[in-house]
Amino acid sequence: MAAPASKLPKDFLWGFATAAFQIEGSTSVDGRGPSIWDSYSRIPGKTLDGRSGDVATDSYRLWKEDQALLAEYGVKAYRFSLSWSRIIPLGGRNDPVNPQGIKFYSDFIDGLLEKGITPFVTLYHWDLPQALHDRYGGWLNKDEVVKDYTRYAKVCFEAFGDRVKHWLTINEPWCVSILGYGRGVFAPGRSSDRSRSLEGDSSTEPWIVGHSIILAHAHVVKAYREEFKSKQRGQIGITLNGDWEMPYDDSPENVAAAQHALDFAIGWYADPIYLGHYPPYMRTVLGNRMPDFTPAEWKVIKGSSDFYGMNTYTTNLARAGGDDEFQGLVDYTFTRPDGSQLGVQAECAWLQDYPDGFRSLLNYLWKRYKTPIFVTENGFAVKGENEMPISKVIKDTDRVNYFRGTTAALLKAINEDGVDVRSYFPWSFLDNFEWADGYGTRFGVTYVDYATQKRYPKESGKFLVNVSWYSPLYWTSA
Ligand code: GBH
Repeated sequence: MAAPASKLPKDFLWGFATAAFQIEGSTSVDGRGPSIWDSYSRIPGKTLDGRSGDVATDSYRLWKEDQALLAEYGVKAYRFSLSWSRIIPLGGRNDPVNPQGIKFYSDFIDGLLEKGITPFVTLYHWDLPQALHDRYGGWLNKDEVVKDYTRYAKVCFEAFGDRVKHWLTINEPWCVSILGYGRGVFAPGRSSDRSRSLEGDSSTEPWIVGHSIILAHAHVVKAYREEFKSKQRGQIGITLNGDWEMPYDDSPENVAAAQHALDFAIGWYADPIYLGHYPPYMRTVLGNRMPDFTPAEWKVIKGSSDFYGMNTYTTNLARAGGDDEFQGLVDYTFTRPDGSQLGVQAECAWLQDYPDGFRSLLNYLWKRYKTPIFVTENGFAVKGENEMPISKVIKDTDRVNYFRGTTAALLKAINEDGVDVRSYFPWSFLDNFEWADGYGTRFGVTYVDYATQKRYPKESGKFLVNVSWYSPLYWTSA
């Protein structure tokens, strides 16, 4: 088979991704304050295996070993997140900064740079300081949280911005709002479902939280551009989850349904930030439950991202109908009309391997938002991996195939479709704390034996390294 053109932009960044709460552990050392995930994950029944993030992959203590492994893999960049409550234990704008938290991340960044690895830093990956939730309701309180988050971000720019040139404000706001305040399956676990939560209103809170997040993001970008950018010369943007939505069949109602699903999953955040308005369909469905912005707020929001941060895992077949507002009143399935499956099933019910969808999504985002794309997450959890012996786990064929598919799709999107893609960060560097799924679902390209904290590179890790993004040799076999 002919080798697809393997050209990538000269400064294309590739590497692996993680998030603070999923790997660090050491939740009560060196002055760190608790986050909403500390308390939530300790409540019996909230994680599948009953385990919390207290140890995770122990990466707060093992960070030098982790960096040595990243260097061995030969990554060009590493995406990780900062724990807000390590840096400001109580979180608020008048609360003290923790010098030990600053020192930890400062040393960590220096360590990466010494190895020639570019730090790609997320400011917020779901671990809100518990004190802010207790004090005023966290993300539910727009006026307070926007100010506190902006101050936290400024502390980070001041401390690390001389060395960090790639910033992500918020990871996957859809998940924060819908899973945390709608379905109630992520911290802080609020929901109308009283079997899950004593408090919460799933019909209003997710939309309020989303509103706060968009503003918080926009104000942080404004602060960066006004106070730091001219000196630090970095880029800053938001990163959104969103999977490709393919019409179940070509009936007009299912074609419309696919767009409606995209409006709720992606447009909710991307349309305001890149286009300056909400998707009209959201207003139709939600009416006045959808808080609007003032003209002054819109001015801060529109254009508030230097790039599109894209986290994507799968493709859904979208079918009109159903009563799930969080999906835009669209039904998702992986079963095609002829009864066949879209792709290989992962450990998680929501994930099947379908690389064409990855290419379609890149094209859709590029056409609609016309802004460079940084792929900041993409990955696969092999079914049953947690039950396999290590010798078998590390031969993770389904994950290798997944990455073979998405990397080939990525190259085609760049070289054949002309999409401006600037990075690729497979999720994840390590098996880690998979939120409500606990440790039984493994997304790592590196196996972690939680009994010993020993790391074992899987075939997929080696595969991605050997792709190496520079070797045209590899692509001849793709
Ligand atoms: C990412 O989210 C996260 O950024 C990362 O921390 C995580 O470890 C990784 O992916 C793997 O899960 O409506 O309840 O059926 C993934 C995006 C979007 C995937 C919502 C699950 C369906 C949830 N997620 N999706 S539900």
